[in-house]
Amino acid sequence: MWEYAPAPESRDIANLKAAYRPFVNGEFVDGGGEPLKTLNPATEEVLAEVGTANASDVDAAVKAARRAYERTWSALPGSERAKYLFRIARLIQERARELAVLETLDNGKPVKESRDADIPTAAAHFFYHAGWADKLSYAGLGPDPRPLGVAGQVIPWNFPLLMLAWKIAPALATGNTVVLKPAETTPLTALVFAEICQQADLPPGVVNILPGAGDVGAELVRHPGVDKVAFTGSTEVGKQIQRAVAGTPKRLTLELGGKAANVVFDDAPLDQAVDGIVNGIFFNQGHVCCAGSRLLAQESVVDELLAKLRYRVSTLRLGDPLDKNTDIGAINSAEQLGKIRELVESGDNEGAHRWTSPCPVPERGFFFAPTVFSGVQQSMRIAREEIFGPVLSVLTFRTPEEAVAKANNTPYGLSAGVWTEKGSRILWMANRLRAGVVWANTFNRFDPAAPFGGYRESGFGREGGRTGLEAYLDA
Ligand code: TXE
Repeated sequence: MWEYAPAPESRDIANLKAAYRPFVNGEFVDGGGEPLKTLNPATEEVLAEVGTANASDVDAAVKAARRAYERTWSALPGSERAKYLFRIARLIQERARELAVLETLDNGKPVKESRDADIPTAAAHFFYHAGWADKLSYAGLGPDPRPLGVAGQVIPWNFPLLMLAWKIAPALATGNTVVLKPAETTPLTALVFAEICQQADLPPGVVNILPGAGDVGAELVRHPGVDKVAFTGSTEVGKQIQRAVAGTPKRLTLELGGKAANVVFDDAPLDQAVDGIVNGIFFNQGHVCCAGSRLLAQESVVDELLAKLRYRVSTLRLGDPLDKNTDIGAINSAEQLGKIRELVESGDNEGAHRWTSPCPVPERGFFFAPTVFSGVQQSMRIAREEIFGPVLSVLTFRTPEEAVAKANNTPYGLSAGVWTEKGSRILWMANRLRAGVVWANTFNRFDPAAPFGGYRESGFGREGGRTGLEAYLDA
């Protein structure tokens, strides 16, 4: 059995020189791709060298997944599959501390987020889907719903283990097998997950993990042995994948970018709204597809709201992601930091008013101070484009109709928030906002039982809940 290096309990990154390699047919293999180095974005130091897959590894992984699908996994009763999913969920819980630290080192997110959100929610997805595995005939998806076969899954870097759980848990519960490619900047927890599959005695080939860059993802998506493609990432790559599977019988779900509006009416409890706005845009450094990146404030309260918001944001602590008191960690990569800087510059040039938190910013590492733009017009790039960073654009409205028009004035349609004391207004807004998820008097709340997904440039298909099972079943 492949041995995993000791858990990274300390900050000594020398402990992390583990042999991270592709996981194919239940074994860690060398992989024919060029090794990649993954960095700690908070220090810019190399965390680990990771072996990557090439086209022939993709082929071997897809074939292993097919064999496992035909010989074991699809033939197992749901109650047996459930046992494996429960076991995986328990192992994630048992290794939660190690996973949280590793996620934080590889991604840059504050450890209190990986500890309290990413890792427990990943475990929750396996528990939740374990519960479905033996009840599929009662899911209202037809009397005898069948798995699709081999799922090829490509995930991004913003919630590495959680996105893996969103993809793998429903696929396994419904009887499919998986080949998954993690993002090139955050492959480490996916490889610990591979080891968890070994610990859980999951039959070889049921889960295969292939680290590598976009070319490995592209190879996986176009492999003829893949029956279903599930992708979370940029809208641009989502469109490329859509073209790659066009004309094939492959099923496809895409979860892409967003530019969510967080709409605050003047009757909202403002202090509560401020906490929701802060959580909406600064959680995970704003690297969230459903981030509340546009605040739409009713004109009569915008000044009061902005004053409260600036005060609250100035209390956020930015810095070492491993410090349990840190609120804002590191931006995941130099590339993403460059994109954020470029868009912020465009906001300056287009005449928005920039306010930056006075918090100290470490000299080393990829950090960006929380930023709030006010006086934003709908035509500005910071109102239209996904920044995917800790940058909030504030716009105003007078009437509910204007709020809806502005909120919907985006090619995206993933999420939205509404803050008001009037229940009837919440329903009125929810019926008009073109977004897959509408939160009322809260934001960024996730639950495995709640379907998540978007419209238009935010993609299609739903993950989570009963609806999420449909994407993996021929019903
Ligand atoms: O995404 P990519 P990037 C948005 C966000 C961010 C921007 C760019 O705005 O700034 O996208 O991020 C793999 N075929 N989101 O460049 O390239 C890639 O290796 C198959 C929103 O990181 O889409 C990685 O595993 N796969 C988003 C995954 O796709 C390909 C989360 C995502 O990378 C591929 C991330 C190809 N041709 C970024 N090219 C969200 N919805 O949450 C790349 N990949």
